[in-house]
Formats: sequence, structure tokens, C-alpha cells
Amino acid sequence: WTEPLAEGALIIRRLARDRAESLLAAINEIAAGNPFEHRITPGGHRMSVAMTNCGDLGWTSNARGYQYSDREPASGKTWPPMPEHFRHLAIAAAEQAGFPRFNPDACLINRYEPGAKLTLHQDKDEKDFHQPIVSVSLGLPAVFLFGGFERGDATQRVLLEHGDVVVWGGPSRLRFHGILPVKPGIHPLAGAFRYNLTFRRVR
Ligand code: MD3
Ligand code: FE
Repeated sequence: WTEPLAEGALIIRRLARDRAESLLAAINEIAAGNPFEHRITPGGHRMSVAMTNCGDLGWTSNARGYQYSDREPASGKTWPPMPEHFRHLAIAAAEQAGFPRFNPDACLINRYEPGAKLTLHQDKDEKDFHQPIVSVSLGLPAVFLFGGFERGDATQRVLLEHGDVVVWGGPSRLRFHGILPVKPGIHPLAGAFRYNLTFRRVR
């Protein structure tokens, strides 16, 4: 079922649930070659979320700033290709939300351990903000914060659960958002983690 959240933002509940085992297996394969890392922010903080990527480009961060790159910075390895089932899921979700020409070139994979969080931010490192972002939540649930166009604006809280897919386009694309600390738990497929895939068109 779907829940409109704001103009341009559509939650498609459980869309990925019956595909979760193969998505999680692919995440493990990707992480076997390009392990999850806790990046350092330009402000010098170690992120509580661990990240890896697949696709032509991957998002990374270091003391000098945020960037998309075709290589993992420390190892110099390229990112593994985006699995076709990942791409198909992202394209189908975008289409359902009214974005029929979405073709992602990057997939950021976030891994949350209990207590991990993502503070309010905007996603502004991509070239064309007319392109949506598609997110897929797997494993432990989390409370998502959806804000406005300025950091201090009021936020709505939305629970994102295993299999939920959200398409963030139109004016919602530039809204502030974040994730509250993930509560400890054990998910039958994902264990003690929450995973989030974000599909992006970067270039
Ligand atoms: C709203 N990830 O990776 S997904 C991120 O659950 C990120 O890991 C969160 O924010 C996570 O940048 C939230 C939902 C999401 C992703 C991108 C957005 C919401 C968004 C971009 C614009 C507006
Ligand atoms: Fe974000």
C-alpha cells in the first residue's frame, strides 16, 4: 500500500519485503569486496552509520568533504556493479511515484547498528535535483525525521520498517531529513542491523 508523505514523496509500504532475502544476500556479497566503513565527516566526526556502495559511483566522506567517486578511497578499488534486481526495484518504485525515466548510477548502502543515527541533512551532492532518490529499508525499524527546507523547520516522524520503499522527488527532494538512533533488536533476516539502500542519479 502507498502513503503520500508530502508533495513528491511517496511511501510504498513493504514493496521490497518479498525480495529482502536476495537483497540482503547481495549486500553481503558487495560488502565482502568493499567492506562497510565508518566515514569521517568534514567536521571531523566518525559517522555511526557504516557505508559501502555499488554502481558506477559511490558516496564517500572525509575530512576534506563529501564526494561521489568511482573508487573506494582507501583501497582504490572500483565499486561493484549495481545488481540488476536492485536497479529494477528502484526503477519500478520511481515509476509508481510518477518518475518514469529514473535510471540510477549510484546506490549508497547504509548499515545501522543499535544506537546509530543520521543527523538532519540535505542530499545536495548530486547534479540534477529533478531526479528523485529511491530508498529501501531492510532489517530493524527506524524512526525517520522529515523536515522542511531549513534546518530549524519542524519535523514529522515516520516509522520505516523492513521492506518499505520511499521515493523522494519534486519539492521533497531538498527537504532536511535524518534517522533517530536505531533501537536494539534482532531481525530474523538482517540480525542486529538496519540497512538502507538509496538509489541516486548523480551525473
Ligand atoms: C529525503 N539515508 O543516505 S533514507 C542518506 O535511512 C539518507 O539511511 C537515510 O538520508 C537512511 O542520505 C534516509 C530516506 C531518504 C533518502 C534520501 C532523501 C530521504 C530523503 C533525499 C531527500 C529527501
Ligand atoms: Fe539523506
